[in-house]
Amino acid sequence: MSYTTLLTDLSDNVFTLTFNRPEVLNAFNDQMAEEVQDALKKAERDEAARCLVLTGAGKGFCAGQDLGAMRDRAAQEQGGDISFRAHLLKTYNPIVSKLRSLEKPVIAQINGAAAGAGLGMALACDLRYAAAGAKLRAAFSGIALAPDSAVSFHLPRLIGHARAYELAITNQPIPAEEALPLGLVNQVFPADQLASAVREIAVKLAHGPTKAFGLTKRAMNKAFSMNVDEALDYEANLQETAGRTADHKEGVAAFLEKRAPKFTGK
Ligand code: T3D
Repeated sequence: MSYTTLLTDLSDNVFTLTFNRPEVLNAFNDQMAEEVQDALKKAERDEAARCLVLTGAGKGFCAGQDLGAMRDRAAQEQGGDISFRAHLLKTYNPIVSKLRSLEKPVIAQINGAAAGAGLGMALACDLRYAAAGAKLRAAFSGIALAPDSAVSFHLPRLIGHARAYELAITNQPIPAEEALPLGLVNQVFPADQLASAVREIAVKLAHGPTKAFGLTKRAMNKAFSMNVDEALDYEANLQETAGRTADHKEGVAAFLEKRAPKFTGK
C-alpha cells in the first residue's frame, strides 16, 4: 500500500510514522486512518523496526477527526445521521489497540497541537516527548462529543479522575510545560531540538533488548486488570520468556566482562 496521508521511514531500527495532512493540523480522514493501520501492521511485523516514533508534519501533531470530513459524511447519510460507533470501530479503535499491543516502544513526538483522537493517539503511545508550546486538548466537548480513542481510559490513569474530567469538560488547552508536572508528557524540549532529542532516545531504545521491552509493556498493560498475586504470577511467566532470549545471555555476559552489551532484539 502506498501512502498519501503519511510519511514513513525506517532507519537505524527506528520506524517513524509522520501524519501528513499539515493543512488541517494532520486531522484524520478515513484514508489516513486506513493508512495508519497498515503502517502499524508493517512496523509490528518488521523485525528491523525496534522502536516507533509517531509525529506530525508542519505545526501540528494531530487535531483528531477532520471535521470537514465528518460534515461530508453526515451529508452523505440519509437524514444526516451517521453511525459514530461503526466509524470508531473501523478507524480509531484498531489504531489505539495496535499501539497498546505492539510489543516495541512507541514514542509520541508531539511537535504541536494534539486534540481529540489526536490526543488519544499520543496517550496510547508508551512515551510522550513534546515541543515547548505544543498544546494538548481533549476537544471532544467542544463539538459536544464524549471522549473516544481511549482518552477516557488513559487520561484518568495518567493524571487522576478529577483533573481528567476537568480537562475533558472544560476543553482547556494544556501547554506542554503544564503537561509535564501533571505526568502527561515525559519531557519537554525546545521546539527546534525536539526531533533530534527524540531521535537520540529512539535510536538508543531501538538498540536495546526489544523482547524484554515488549514483555515489559505486556506486563504493564495487563497489570491494570490484575491483583498483586496475579501480577506476580504473570511476571514469573514473562520472565520465563525473557530469560531465554539471546539478549538476556548477552546482557549478563557483558556485565561480567565489564563491557557494553550488544543487543540484537532476539
Ligand atoms: O466517528 C467519529 O468520527 C467521531 C470521532 C471523533 C474523534 C475526534 O477527534 S473529535 C475532536 C475533533 N477535533 C477537534 O474538534 C479539534 C478542532 N481543532 C481545534 O480545536 C484547533 O484547531 C486546535 C486546538 C487543534 C489547534 O488550534 P490552533 O489555533 O493552533 O490552529 P487552528 O487555526 O485552529 O487550525 C489550523 C488549521 O487547521 C485551520 O484551517 P485554516 O483556517 O488554516 O484553513 C483549521 O480549520 C484546521 N483544523 C484544525 N483542526 C481541524 C482542522 N480542520 C479540520 N478538522 C480538524 N479537526
